[in-house]
Amino acid sequence: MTQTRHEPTGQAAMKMHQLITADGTRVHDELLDPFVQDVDRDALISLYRDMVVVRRIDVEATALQRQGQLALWPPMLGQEASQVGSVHAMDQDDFIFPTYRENGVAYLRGAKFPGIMGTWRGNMNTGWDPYQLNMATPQIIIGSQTLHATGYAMGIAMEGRETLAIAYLGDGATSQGDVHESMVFAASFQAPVIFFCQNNHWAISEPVGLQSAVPIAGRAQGYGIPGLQVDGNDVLAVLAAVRWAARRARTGGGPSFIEAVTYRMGPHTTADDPTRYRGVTELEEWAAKDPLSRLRTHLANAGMLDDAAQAGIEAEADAVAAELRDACINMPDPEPMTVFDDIYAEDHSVLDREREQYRRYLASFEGQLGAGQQVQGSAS
Ligand SMILES: Cc1ncc(C[n+]2csc(CCOP(=O)(O)OP(=O)(O)O)c2C)c(N)n1
Repeated sequence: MTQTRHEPTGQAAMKMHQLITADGTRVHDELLDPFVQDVDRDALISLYRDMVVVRRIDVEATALQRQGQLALWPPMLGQEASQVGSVHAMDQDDFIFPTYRENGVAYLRGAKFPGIMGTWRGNMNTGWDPYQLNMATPQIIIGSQTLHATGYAMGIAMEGRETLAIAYLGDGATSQGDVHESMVFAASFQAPVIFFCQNNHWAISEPVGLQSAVPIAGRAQGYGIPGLQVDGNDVLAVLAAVRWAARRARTGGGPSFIEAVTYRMGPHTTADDPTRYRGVTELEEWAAKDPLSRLRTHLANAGMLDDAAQAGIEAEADAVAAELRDACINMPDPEPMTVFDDIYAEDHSVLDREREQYRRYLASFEGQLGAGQQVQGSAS
């Protein structure tokens, strides 16, 4: 069957909110401006520094995977503004439900490197205590974290608290049933949840235009949820948009949906080869909209960032990368049986059975090693 590849036809009809253009110019937006009036030089520098640091984390982790130190890594390259802007808009007691790609968000929320890297090295099931960070652990099942976030937000509403839940999701996830069910429940119960969709244009090899004939943010409106499209490579606009949604959630306004229009510069994961499905021109077009360089230009033009300050930020990022590498390389190998730890709150019969099967499986290798040694011994 031939598949139809749409360009999202309604794209032009939807306003994409922006505060800093790709060439570093500050522009005005009636809806977003009021949400960033407090953002002074220090706050802008802090956003910039965090983007430089999370990019450095990403580059280091990608290199570690290529060197055989990590089993897998999902690059966030290109999505730094979406990750940094959104997490800066959250309070520490707001609960974050991420996908697998929010490693920058996890770092900024306070997750430590042995935890962040342990999962990708294959050494740990859980890299942090969700209740210590108010952040769930990475979710690989596409879209299911939106159900968790909505359920959690319904609980917040029942308890009358002024916090909120935020679910990160990709453009591909909006094709999943779980996401649609979440939006129905969120709208029906006016749950204080933010659906923060990073439209990075690809769901592995599937382009967004194949999945949605209208802008992704337009989908939310069908459920009665306001949908906002924001430039996902503009950290200031992302900060403002998420603050807009957070204020709605905290003041009883219910759910919001934000489509942060960004681009995945790297592969989907280190197991993927994007040259097989996407062209170089597209990559070049998005490189010109890079989130880091636009804020750097903006800051430099306004006299807020000189070479010494830039060098200081880069040195800080290098130190973080060294810490990451150290934590990863010096991580002790886990005892194999600990693979069953931290899965369920309490043991149960299925887990007991699996544990026993695995114990026997490991023991079978010990037997084989013995036989091998005998063979070697008899040959000599
Ligand atoms: C329920 C489910 N179906 C399929 C997959 C396989 N899968 C892993 S990532 C992915 C694409 C997700 O794309 P998107 O939601 O746009 O997020 P992105 O990775 O681009 O950030 C798919 C289909 C999965 N993990 N879970």
